[in-house]
Amino acid sequence: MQIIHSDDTRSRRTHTELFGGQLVAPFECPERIDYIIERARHVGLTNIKGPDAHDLSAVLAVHDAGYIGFLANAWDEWKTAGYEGEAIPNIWPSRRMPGGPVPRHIEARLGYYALAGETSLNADTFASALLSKDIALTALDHVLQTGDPAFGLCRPPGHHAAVDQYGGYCFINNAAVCAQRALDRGHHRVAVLDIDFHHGNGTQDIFYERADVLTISLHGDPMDEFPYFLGYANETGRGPGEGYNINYPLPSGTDYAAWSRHLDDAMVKVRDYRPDLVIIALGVDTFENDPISSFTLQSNDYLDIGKRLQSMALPTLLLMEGGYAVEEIGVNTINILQGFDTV
Ligand code: SP5
Ligand code: ZN
Repeated sequence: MQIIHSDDTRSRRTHTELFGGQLVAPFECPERIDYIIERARHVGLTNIKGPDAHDLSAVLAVHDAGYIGFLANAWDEWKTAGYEGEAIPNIWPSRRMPGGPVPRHIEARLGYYALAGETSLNADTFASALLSKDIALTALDHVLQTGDPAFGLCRPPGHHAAVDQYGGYCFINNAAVCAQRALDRGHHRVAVLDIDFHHGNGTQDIFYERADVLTISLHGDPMDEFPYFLGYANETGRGPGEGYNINYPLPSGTDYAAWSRHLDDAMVKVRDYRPDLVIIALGVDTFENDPISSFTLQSNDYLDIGKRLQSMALPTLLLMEGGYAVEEIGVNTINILQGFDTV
């Protein structure tokens, strides 16, 4: 398995996450990548290379230009406003004040473009999001050129980032950027299969009215889990996209026996769609000891997930999303790659 990785993801670190009324050390931290790379080398997965630079065209094909401009300038505007901490939104265009224009003040712009408040922005944020996109697109290039699978060790993750919103530790939707790029390179249909514990709300949002990208997500029931406001089973797409979004909200405590039955169902849907490419939004926050999630998958289960994914026998791009049980994230993530490789 070709792995795309950059040491530079390590140098990006925010210091605050709003959690339970406190500012805590962010769950989405650089050590996550250290553990994965360490485990990859340990098991002999040494086919690791750095990302190539890619311009913004693929990003602007799925995200709003005003949003990307906001991400590019938010930190400077925040500093100019005189604030001392990392940038955290504190007001939103909520249900009773949807508002008109995008306001001028950075405090308002943060709320306008944020879908959640746990994700702080700092001086590193935009550069780190661009690097993550380069990692994803380089992995995609490998799949397009060789037909062989590739794993983009993306950080920050992407699947919560919507057309014009960030949050859930995500800024640029790497899976969506790659799906669109594959279509622009001549593919006709792309499937995104999201196995992160959380609903892939951003990917659903971006392709909701389109039939050329099938979006499927298995996740904690949003009645009880982030992102709460999207991810229900009755969200099946709109207009020409009707039938091309499938959600599997699953209850707290879901174990591998139940989870994998839903994965099998999802894979049948993927196969029936006959995609030219499948993109796996790969989170391992389904793990039993994940600090912010509530499924009970065990480390060995990830080997089996890899085998099952490989059994679809489709060109496959795997992109890193979540997973916060930091010490075990290496074993769990690499188990998927090993299961995929050893069929
Ligand atoms: C990419 C990714 O996995 N993002 C996840 C972002 C989740 N951030 C909010 C965490 C809030 C945890 N609340 C716990 C609810 C009870 N399980
Ligand atoms: Zn997640």
